[in-house]
Amino acid sequence: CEPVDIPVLADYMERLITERDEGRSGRVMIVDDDPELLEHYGLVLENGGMEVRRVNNPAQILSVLSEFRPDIMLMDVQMGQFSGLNLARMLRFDPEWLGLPIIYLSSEEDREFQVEALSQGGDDFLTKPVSDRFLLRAVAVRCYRARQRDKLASRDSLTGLLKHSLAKSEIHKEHARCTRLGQTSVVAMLDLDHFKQVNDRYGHRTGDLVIKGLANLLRHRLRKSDMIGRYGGEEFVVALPDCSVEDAQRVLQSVCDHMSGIVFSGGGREFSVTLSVGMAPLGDFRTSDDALEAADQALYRRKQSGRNGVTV
Ligand code: GH3
Ligand code: MG
Ligand code: MG
Ligand code: MG
Repeated sequence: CEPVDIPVLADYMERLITERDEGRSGRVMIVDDDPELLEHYGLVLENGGMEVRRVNNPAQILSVLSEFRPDIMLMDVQMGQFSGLNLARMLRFDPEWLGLPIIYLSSEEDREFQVEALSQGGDDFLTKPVSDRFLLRAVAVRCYRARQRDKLASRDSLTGLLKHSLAKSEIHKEHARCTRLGQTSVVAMLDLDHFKQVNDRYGHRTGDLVIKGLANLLRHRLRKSDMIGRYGGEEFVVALPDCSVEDAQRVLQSVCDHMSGIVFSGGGREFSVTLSVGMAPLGDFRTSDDALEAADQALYRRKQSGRNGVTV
C-alpha cells in the first residue's frame, strides 16, 4: 500500500532531510526474531538516513533501550517465547519509556488482535509485508514528531533556552567529555542585577522582555557549540566547551558590556540593566555539581563586590 502525498507530510520529510544532512536524523530500534527481516528493515531505514539498532533477542530490549535511547521502536509481535504485546505493556510501566512511540510490525491481520495490541501499549500497527517507502515514511514522520516534542519539552517557553534539568545534564556530559580529553571548559552562572527593581518600576512584562533580551544576546555572542540554559527566573547558566579561562572571561565580559548598553523602555521611560557572572573551570572539579557550586560562589562574590562584571 502506497502512502497518500499530503503537503504536511512533504514538509515533514523536507525538514527531516535537512536534519539528516546536519547529522541529526532519527534513532530507530527494531526488534524482530527474524534476522532477514531485521536486516532488510534496518537497511531501508538506514538508506533513509536514520540511525538503526537491530535487536534480534527480545531479552536485550531493556539494556539496548537505555544505551541507545531511540526516538521510536519497531517491534515484531510473535518472537518465540516472547510476545511483543507483553513487552510493550511492560515498557509502559516504566515512566522512562511511557512516551516512547512503539509500532508493531506483524503479519497478523486480525483486526481484533490489532485492537488488543494497541490497548496493550503500542501506538500503531503496520501489517507485514510493508512496502519500503511506506515503512520509511511511517517511521520518519513519527521520529520527527517525537524529536520536536522532546525539543519543546526541554525548552523554556519564554526564552527558548534549555530548562534547568536539561542544562544540568548537558553540563554533566560536558564535564565527562572535557576531563576525558584533558580540555579546559568553563561553566558560568549569570544573574541579572537588581532585577526585582526592574519589575517593580517597569512591570513584570517589561521584565520578561529583559530576560528575553539577555537570552538573545547570549545566543548571538556565544558559539553555536556553547550550551545556554535558563537556570531559574533571572538566572542563566552557560557551558563553554574547549575554552580557556581567559577567553571565557573575555567573552562573558563582552556579554556584560553589551547588556549594559542595551536601552530598554517601559512605562514611557528608558532604562538599562546589568548582569553579574561567576565562572569556574569545569574540569578542575570532581563533579559538575562541584563546578556549578564554585561558579555560584564566584557569582556571589561578584554581587558583593559591585556587580556588572565577571568573577572567577
Ligand atoms: P541581585 O542583583 O542581588 O540579583 O538582585 P535581584 O533583585 O535581581 O535578585 P532577587 O533574587 O531578589 O530578585 C529576582 C527577581 O526576579 C524577583 C522575581 O520576581 C524576578 N523574576 C524571576 N523570574 C522572573 C520572570 O520570569 N519574569 C520576570 N519579569 N521577573 C522574574
Ligand atoms: Mg516473529
Ligand atoms: Mg538578580
Ligand atoms: Mg537571582
